[in-house]
Amino acid sequence: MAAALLAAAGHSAHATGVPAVLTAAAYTYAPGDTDTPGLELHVFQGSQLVFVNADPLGAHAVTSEDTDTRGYPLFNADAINMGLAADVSGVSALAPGRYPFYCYVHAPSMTGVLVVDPLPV
Ligand SMILES: [Cu+2]
Repeated sequence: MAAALLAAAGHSAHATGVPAVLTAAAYTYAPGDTDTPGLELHVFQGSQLVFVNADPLGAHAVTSEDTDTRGYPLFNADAINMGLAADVSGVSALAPGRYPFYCYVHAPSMTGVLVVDPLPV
């Protein structure tokens, strides 16, 4: 049942209720980097996103370009070193849509897009 829903929606890397994983390596996000448009980063609405830094070349972060009414990013994970993982706080509260993000250590050269999909019905 769940597998059929996921296949129908074109999601292979995650399921509802299971955190999606965003990795950084060689100054590139995987998936979802702006330089690799065929590899989109998707989460279902309400799901969490875990950020893993697998890059020996440096610390990386994940911060949304869009901000809330108080000027804070809609989602954020502060810079972490290789081998560490962090929850990207705020992702589970996002409405469906496309959300550009960047690494504040390496912007503007390190950017990506998070796609939040509506829950399958
Ligand atoms: Cu970075």
